[in-house]
Amino acid sequence: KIDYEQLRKLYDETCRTKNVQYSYGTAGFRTLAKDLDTVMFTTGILAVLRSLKLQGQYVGVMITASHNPYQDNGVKIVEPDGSMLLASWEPYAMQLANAASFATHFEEFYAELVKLIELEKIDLGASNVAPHIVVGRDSRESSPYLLRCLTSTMASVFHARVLDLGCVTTPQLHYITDLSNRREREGDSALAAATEQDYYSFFIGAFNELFTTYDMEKRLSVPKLFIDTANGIGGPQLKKLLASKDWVVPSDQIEIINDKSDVPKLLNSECGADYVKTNQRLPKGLSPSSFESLYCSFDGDADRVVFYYVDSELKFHLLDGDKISTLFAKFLSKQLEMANLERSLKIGVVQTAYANGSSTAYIKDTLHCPVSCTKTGVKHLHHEAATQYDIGIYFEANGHGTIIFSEKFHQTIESELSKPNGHTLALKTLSCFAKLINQTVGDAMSDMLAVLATLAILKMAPMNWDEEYKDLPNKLVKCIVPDRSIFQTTDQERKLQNPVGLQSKIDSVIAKYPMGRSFVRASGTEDAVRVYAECQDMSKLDQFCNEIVGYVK
Ligand code: NG1
Ligand code: ZN
Repeated sequence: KIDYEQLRKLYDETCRTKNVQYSYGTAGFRTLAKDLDTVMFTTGILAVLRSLKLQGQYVGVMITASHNPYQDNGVKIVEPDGSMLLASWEPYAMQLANAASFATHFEEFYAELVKLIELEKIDLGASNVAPHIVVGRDSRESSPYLLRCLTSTMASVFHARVLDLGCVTTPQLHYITDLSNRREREGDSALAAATEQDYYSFFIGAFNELFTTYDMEKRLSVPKLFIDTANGIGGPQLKKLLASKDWVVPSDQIEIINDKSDVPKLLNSECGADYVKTNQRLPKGLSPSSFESLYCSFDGDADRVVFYYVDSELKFHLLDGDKISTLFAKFLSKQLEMANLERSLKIGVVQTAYANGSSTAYIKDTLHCPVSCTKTGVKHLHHEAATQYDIGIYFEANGHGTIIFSEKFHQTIESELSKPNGHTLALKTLSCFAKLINQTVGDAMSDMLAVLATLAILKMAPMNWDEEYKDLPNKLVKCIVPDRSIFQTTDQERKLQNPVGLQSKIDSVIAKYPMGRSFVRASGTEDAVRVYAECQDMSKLDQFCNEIVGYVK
């Protein structure tokens, strides 16, 4: 049923990279762009199989390497509902890629493909099911070529319908994949395939609705917002969003910087969310001109955002993912209380061990809100937020995150709103706010709009936001070790199980430092071990961290 000759021809033409070991990590496949042709070819085929397995629903594929340097690229598959590829399919992605990479003949790769098709009982001959694929890419120079490698077999071998979105942000790809399937399900065939424009209309609509519900004279809570788009795809997309004719905020309140997405080498270079968070300083292109302004930085594919400001002494202050979580938790708990729903709907925050200890204490002790801790990796946070809470707020400290609203949340709000005197401001706010948040994945644009709306409603300046709690001094270091796989963890990565005896040594160091906390884990994206440490006394932090590093090396 597969056109064998055609597949072989395309395989020979496309899979030039050989003997590279590919692995599908939490961020999909990611490596130097020049080594990606083979894995693009096999990932395209896997996406088609995933769609066939799911009765031809739209499956998304995004070509991006996020905050990594311009020479890199990567690819990941998105499920029909906009979530990450089902974990049990990640090994298939690797098996197929490595089969093509290490095969000496096409037949070896083909045998692996047939094995997979049989294992998953995929019916390639079902004439009424055509696979549907949505593809998108960020602004990298290598992406158009890699897209051709990815899609080469889709139509000609598998008769797939391919919706090419061109250059989009990662969260746009997730959103549009989900929306396209929802429309198909609702039989809205005239509208079926969703577009980028649907994304802009939806989120601008939600923002305007929320903003105009309050009498805010169409002004933000700060005189000016500067947005650093890391010279990535966030720049052009954000301009399209803000060009929307109904956008209520005056254009003189917003300035976009580092928006040269057409100059490849500038991508993520001395700018963007990762640079600002790691170096705790302003990105290139910004000087601390006005201490009343608010600043934010996206990463290269606009799925992360961090905020910051400079005080009157020109000191830099970071408002990271933890600060975003706590701001939303404060705001939404208050709204639930005002709507008298705090007993029927459960709100909670999900963090990883990298969240600052002060943020965790603030959420528990000041906001009286439940907190869960999961392993590093968005899929773990997302799962906990979606299954444990009606309003599940999750952000990694690095700025990737979103809020998941449960089905019960929507039903409750809808039923309360339909009551005779149900139109309270708090209910309306909760209903609008839930629309403003991208439900599929962390989204710099949607999160930014939600932060701006929250600050405006609460009439908070950046400094007030920051003052809610004070971060404990902290440090994150990377250790290169001979074999990182020996570092095995338990308790959501907060404790080491192996090497035997190391954790008790770490514990004895921790005990010496007031408010001390430290943990060691192997990175999932780099060949290194990460050591995190925080304690009360800034002047003791280096010593604390070095003692731990001493035991790790
Ligand atoms: P690793 O390399 O496993 O620590 C890093 C980030 C995660 C997440 C993933 C991308 C830190 C400490 N870790 O993971 O938060 O963004 O990359 O999937 O920032
Ligand atoms: Zn990213």
